[in-house]
Amino acid sequence: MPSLTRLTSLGDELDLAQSRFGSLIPSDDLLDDPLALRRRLDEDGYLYIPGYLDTDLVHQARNVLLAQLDELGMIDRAYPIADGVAQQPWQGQPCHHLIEENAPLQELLHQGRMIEFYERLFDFQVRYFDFTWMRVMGPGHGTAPHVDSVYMNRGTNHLLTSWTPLMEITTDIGGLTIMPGSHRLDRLKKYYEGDVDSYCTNKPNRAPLDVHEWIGPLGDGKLTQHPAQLQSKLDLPWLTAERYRPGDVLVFSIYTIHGSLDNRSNRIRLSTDTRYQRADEPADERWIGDEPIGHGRSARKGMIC
Ligand SMILES: O=C(O)CCC(=O)C(=O)O
Repeated sequence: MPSLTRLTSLGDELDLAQSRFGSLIPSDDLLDDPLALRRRLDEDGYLYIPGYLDTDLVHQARNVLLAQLDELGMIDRAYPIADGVAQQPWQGQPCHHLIEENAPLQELLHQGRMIEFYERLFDFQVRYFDFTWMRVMGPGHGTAPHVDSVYMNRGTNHLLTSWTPLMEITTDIGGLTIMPGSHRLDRLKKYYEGDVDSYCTNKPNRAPLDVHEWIGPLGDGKLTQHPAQLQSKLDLPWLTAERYRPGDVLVFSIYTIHGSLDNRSNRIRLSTDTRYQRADEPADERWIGDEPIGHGRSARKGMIC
């Protein structure tokens, strides 16, 4: 990405050298070849499919969401609501439940092209997690590097995530970043197998997620607060898209390290992340059902460490 001179994640300036930073490789050319898609997913840990989803549906879903956010007082009315400019001072609030009143978003994520994609990839009937992570990211820091497994590995480990932009997301608004090949790092095996809701019954003072020493135990599932250090420590690049567009979808495994860029604009970044798996494999009980329990007290699980 030769036009970029400075990018940050969690305030950390990323190393943009060619070996440490780059563009996601699109896989839209492989859509009719599930075997090739599976091979690429195994190899890189992600599949970037630009323009795959129904863009009309994305626009409808975004319009409903913007109206909801306006009602919650999160949008600055000095600008057109369609621009989604953040009310200042920005006060983020949990928005995951908003999908319940957003029919186009439900259709986008739970029917049609999204499900067809996974049915072809798994060559089997698909189930999705009932919980949808709605990202309503105002100006400020992006998401710290992590893998999804530490939050949702009580079912199959063949679980996949769709990260779905609901608007055009340029690097100043803060799109998702992926570390290709990170899902195969043996040195992080202990971290990958962690569970943020577990605790040691025999060692009450030990952090539930006792990650590998050189990164240090954080306990909240985040791998580090320094995304730039991770580039050199793991000797892997961060990849992103210079411009995510409505209709794009980015799929990745539960062991693929990802995070996001800071939002340095005045607008709210809108995207979702949702999870899909083969319908016949076990599903993590925290994220399914009419009222998923999520993290917290009722999800705690004791173990001998
Ligand atoms: O959108 C973001 O900032 C983070 C998304 C994420 O962590 C995920 O898709 O698992």
